[in-house]
Amino acid sequence: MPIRTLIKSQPKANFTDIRPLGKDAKNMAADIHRYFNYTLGRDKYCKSAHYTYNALALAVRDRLMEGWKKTHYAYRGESPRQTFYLSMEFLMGRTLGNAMLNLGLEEPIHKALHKFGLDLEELAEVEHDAGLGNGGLGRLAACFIDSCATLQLPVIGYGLRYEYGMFRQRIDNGYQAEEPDHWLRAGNVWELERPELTVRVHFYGHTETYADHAHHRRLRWVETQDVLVVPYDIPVPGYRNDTVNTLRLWKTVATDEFDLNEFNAGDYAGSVAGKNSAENISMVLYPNDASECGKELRLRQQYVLASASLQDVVRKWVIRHGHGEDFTHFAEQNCFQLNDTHPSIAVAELMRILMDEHLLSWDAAWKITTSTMAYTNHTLLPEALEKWSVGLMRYLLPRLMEIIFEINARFLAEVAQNWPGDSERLARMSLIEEDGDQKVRMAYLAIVGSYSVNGVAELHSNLLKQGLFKDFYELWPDKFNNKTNGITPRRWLGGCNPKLAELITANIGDGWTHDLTELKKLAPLVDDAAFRERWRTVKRVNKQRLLETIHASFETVDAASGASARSSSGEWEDSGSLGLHLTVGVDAMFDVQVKRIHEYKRQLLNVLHVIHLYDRIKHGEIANWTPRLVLFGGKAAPGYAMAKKIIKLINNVAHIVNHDPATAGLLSVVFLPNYRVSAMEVIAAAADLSEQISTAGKEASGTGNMKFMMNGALTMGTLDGANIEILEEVGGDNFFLFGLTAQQVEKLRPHYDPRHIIADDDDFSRVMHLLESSYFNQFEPGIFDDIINVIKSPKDPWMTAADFPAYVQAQRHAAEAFLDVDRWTQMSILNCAASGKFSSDRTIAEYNRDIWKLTPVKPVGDQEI
Ligand code: 26Q
Repeated sequence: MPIRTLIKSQPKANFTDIRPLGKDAKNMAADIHRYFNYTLGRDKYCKSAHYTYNALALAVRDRLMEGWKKTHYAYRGESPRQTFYLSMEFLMGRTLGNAMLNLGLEEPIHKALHKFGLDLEELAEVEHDAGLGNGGLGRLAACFIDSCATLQLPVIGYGLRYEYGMFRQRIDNGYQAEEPDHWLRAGNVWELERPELTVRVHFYGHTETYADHAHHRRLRWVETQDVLVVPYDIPVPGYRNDTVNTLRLWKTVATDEFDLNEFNAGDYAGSVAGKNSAENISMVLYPNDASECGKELRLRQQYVLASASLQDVVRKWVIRHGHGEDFTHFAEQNCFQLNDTHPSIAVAELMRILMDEHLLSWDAAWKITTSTMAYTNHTLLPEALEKWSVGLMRYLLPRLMEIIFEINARFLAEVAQNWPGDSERLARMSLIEEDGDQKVRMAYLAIVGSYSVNGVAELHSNLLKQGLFKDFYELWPDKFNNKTNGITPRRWLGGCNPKLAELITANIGDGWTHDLTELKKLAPLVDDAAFRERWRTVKRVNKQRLLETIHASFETVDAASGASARSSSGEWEDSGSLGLHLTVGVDAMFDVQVKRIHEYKRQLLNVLHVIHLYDRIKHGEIANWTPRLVLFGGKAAPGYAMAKKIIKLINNVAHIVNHDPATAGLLSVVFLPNYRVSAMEVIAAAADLSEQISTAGKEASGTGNMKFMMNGALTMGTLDGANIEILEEVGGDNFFLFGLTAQQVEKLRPHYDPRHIIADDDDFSRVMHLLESSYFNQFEPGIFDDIINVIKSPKDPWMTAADFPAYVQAQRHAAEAFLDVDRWTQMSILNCAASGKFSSDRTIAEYNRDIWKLTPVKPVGDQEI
């Protein structure tokens, strides 16, 4: 029970002597000590870093609470217009380091821990990544809420509290193996359960009509099976500004309602077991990042997110505005940003809540819905657009399906009015796909129900207007806009690269922490030899750290499962340590491609280049050689066979290359297992060359490209997604550009003839010969046949062969450039200097200016309980 409700009269105590918690080393040390000894009950004989981490995390969490409360008071008091960011994924990574950075606690904590003989880096490693996302889209949501808090915007993130996050990836005989990620097992100090805010979500049942008190015919959804949904709140601190926003994640639990028939029939266990299905809804994150899966459980997850979040917002509204059901100003005060179509059932759910529960008319409800919803699209792949079978939806969410049919009928009438007699257009634009099994096109539902539709980079937004959503653009040109993605410079510069941040501040001041475009002040320093030397030193230290991380990750794998992995493969038995055998060091070019494994991202093109480098070494073409470490990392969707085969190819090539004495000191290849946010923090700071080599027109934006640039890597990239804007900012002299444009790709497609391209190119023919002669799979005949066939197929959608010759050429230029150490350093500095645009603070300021229109709110309040 809240203390307030226990206090029957005005408190007599004088609370003015309650002071904010001290943030100095002495106070921090005292609190860490107190938590360790008293709250956690450990002593000096406790060797587990887990408890020390928790003591430290609790001490830091306390320092978040004051700002959290003050921010909450400000939102209650001022009732500002608010945005709710609805996302099935928030890929938060670790929280401790970021909280310390944003609160400015790093120095005092370093000192405090020093007193205890503890090392902060080691403690921070104890924290399990919150891997509640697949990749780009989930990490974008995390960067966005960081920027919202930093800009003091009243934005609440709504997501799901998956018990199991993104699977852990093991590499077993070169193949990906998945293990469950039970990230909450050791507890999570960063969340606060809020059982008092539990809401109820309906499923199944059917609808019926009834007459309300005014004798109006109304609909209700009855005989439903319900689940309870409990929110867990996570604090989201802004950068040194006292604002602490909230990320609210929903967990599903069963209701207390047993199946009474079963219960009375004596099947007690059976009736309790029936509750399991409810508890399962938020159990696990779906690990496919680009394909529809059509699974009922996934639809239930999406509906839980949409329904629980909307109910939460509407409940607050009703409490504030009384039960007069006055929703006149609702749309002026509330905005929902849909992170892709995943939460887009919210369009129909808001209609249901307003009409069925608050008795608004269709027209009134539709006006509110279409002036509160805004939709962000993240894909250009038509096959990745979400569609749900009408049959499934009618069964699981009958009321919602009715509403979608009604939205569609009214929408198609509007289209027919604009284009009389154009029945093809009607079929194209219908929310219901009719060929074969009827399906709901979720992207169209999102577009029709929203006042804003945006893409995530200039090219992507333009291609949406010309292709995927052309018909809708013709109908509503003003809805469409672009918001080029960004990343938070707190985590992706200050946090992951403190040495570079320090060097930058020492030279241009700390203005960049509030306005990242100030990094451009670094540009003149390219002529300062001493500065260049310091820049190189930082990169070298970061590269050393990455090498250590790589070694550590292979040692863990070895210890955990190395024996079985080795014995399962005769081929790899000689490798000693699972194939990790690096012969190049910090002086080599660190050439990195880390991202989800997908054919359109073309890790395959990169491996083909590695094979080409190996082939050159084998032919003795090593004059003026640039030593390289080629690093790969990323997860494949468990059901994506081709992506998994590409991982196997990378590992087999790595094994052969690394163990061939001919490559010693010249070329090493690593596939780093279990790529995740915390791994990227080490990798981004250490990379020299960033591989952004997707088939033009396929990568909506990319955000890894921005992380590398901000940390001084050069991009090897195609004209795709945000690469184009990176190139625009940094200039062609500081970027390795290659490959067809999106337009050229589509123009070439009908005549694409990879066999000719291979035959006409000596390097390419040699690479294909190695592959086809089973050079990398001597004891595993045929395993790469499907890969070889795709490369040679005129129907290869990703047209890998088309860009190979240009890629090799661009890689040669990069290798030559790397040998000119000073010139390379200058380019590295210029990349960082030009990365200001890619701060998510800029992106969020644009969302706010064009879509949300929120006013920043300063935290207020006192120290009362
Ligand atoms: C859909 C249905 C069922 C199960 C899973 C999904 C699903 C889940 C995740 C579909 C897609 C995703 C993730 C997509 C994603 O990460 N897209 C990336 O978004 C980034 C942020 O805008 C862009 O930078 C990338 O270009 C884009 O690929």
